[in-house]
Amino acid sequence: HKVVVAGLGYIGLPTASLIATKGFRVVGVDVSQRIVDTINQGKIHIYEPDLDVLVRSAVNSGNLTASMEPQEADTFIIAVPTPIREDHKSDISAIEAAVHKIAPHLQPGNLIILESTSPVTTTDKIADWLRELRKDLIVPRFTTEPAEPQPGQIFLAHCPERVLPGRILKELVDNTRIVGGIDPASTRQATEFYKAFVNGKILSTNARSAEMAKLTENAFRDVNIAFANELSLICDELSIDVWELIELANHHPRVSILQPGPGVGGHCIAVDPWFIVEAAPKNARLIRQAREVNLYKTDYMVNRINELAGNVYQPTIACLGLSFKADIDDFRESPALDIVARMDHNLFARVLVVEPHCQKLPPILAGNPKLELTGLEQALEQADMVALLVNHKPFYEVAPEQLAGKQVIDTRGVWRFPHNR
Ligand code: SAJ
Repeated sequence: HKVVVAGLGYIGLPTASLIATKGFRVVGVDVSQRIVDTINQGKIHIYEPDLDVLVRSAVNSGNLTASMEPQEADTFIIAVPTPIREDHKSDISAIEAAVHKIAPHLQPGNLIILESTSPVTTTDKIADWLRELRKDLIVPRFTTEPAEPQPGQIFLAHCPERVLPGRILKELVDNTRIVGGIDPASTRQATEFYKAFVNGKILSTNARSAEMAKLTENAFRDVNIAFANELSLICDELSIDVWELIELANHHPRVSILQPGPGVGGHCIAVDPWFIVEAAPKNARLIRQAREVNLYKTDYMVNRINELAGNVYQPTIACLGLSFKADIDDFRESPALDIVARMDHNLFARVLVVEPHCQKLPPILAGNPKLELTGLEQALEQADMVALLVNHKPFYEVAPEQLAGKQVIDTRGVWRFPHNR
C-alpha cells in the first residue's frame, strides 16, 4: 500500500513517518525544497518530542522519502495549513493547490483523505475541483445514502486531525478518529485505512459532520477558556484572586473551569471558531463573542503592563515566555509574543525576554535595540518588573525571594506561593 502525504508540517510529517514505520510506502510532498531535503537526510524541521527518532527510522527503513512532486499511489492524505485571513475569513488555497498537484496522479479506486481542519463543505469543494480537473474519473457527490461503490469511482473522506502539540505521536495512535466520507463507500474505505495504525476508536460519519465536529471541539475549548478569561477580568475589577476562585468552584462535582491566561494562541483554537462564524454569522453569537473575549484579554494585558510601568521611572522588564503555550517551541498566534511586540517600549529602559525554546528572537522582535534574549536568572536579577506570559516548567522554580520588591504580572497563576496550596 503506497501513500502520498501532501504537507509535511506538524500533522503531515508525524503521520507520514508513523505509517512508514508500520510498513506503508510513503512519499511525503512539500512545497519547500528545504523541508524536503531535511527529511530526506532523516532530520526534522519542527520540534515535537520523539519525532526526530521516528523520522530517522522511517527514512532509514527506506519506506519514507520526501519530494516536491507527488506520484501515483493508493491513498493520498492532504495535511496542509488552512489559515485565517486578516478579515477572519478562511483561506483554503493550500488545499486547492494540493488537489491540483495530486489530480494528475489519481487512478480509479484511489482514496483521498483531507486531514486539514477545514470549513464546512470543503470536502465537497475538493470533489468539485477533481470533477473539473479529471473528467475521466468518477468523483462521488455528497450523500449519506448507503449504496454500493460505483465501478471505477475514487473515494474521498475528511478525517480531521485532533492531536495536541507536544503529545502528537501518542495521540496519533491513541485518539479516537472521526472519519467522514463524501459517500458511505468512502467512509468505509477510509475507516479501513485508519484501522491499520490507530488504536483508538474510529467513528464513522459523513464529510460535513466530520468537518463541523472538528471545528466544534476547538470552539468548545475556546468558549470555555473565554469563560475563564472573562472571570479573570471580573476578578481583577473586584479584587478577587481568580485562581483561588476557580479552585473553589471546581470542587463542585459538575463544574470544571479552565485556566485564564494572556489570551488564546496556536493555529487551531484561535482560528477554527472563525470558520463557524463565517459559515453561520447570524447564529454563531456565543462562539464569536468568545473569540472577542479571548482577543480582548491580550489587549488588556498589554494595557496592564503599560499601566504598571508608569509606577517606576524607565523600568527594566523581564518577559517570561513567548510561545503560544507551555513547554513547546511554537510561536503561531502566540499571545505572549503579541504582548511583547505590542507593549509600549518607550516606557522601558530594557526588555529582557526569557524563552528557553528559542536561540534568537523571532523576526517580529528582532532589531529593537531595547529587546534582549537572556537567561532566567539574569533577567530576574536585573528586572524591576516581571511579566510571566507562558507557564514553561522552569518558571515554576522561581523562588519568592527572586521576585521580592518587583512589580509582578503573572498571567498564568504560576507564582501563587506555595504552589501546592
Ligand atoms: N489555554 C488557556 N487556558 C486553558 C487551556 C489552554 O489559556 O485552560 C490556552 C493555551 O495557553 C494556548 C491555547 O489555549 O494558548 C490553546 O492551547 P490548547 O492546549 O488548548 O490547544 P492546542 O491549540 O495546542 O490544540 C488544540 C486541541 N484541541 C482541543 O483540545 C479541543 C487539539 O486536540 C487539536 O488537535 C488542536 O487544537 C488542533 O490541531 O486543532
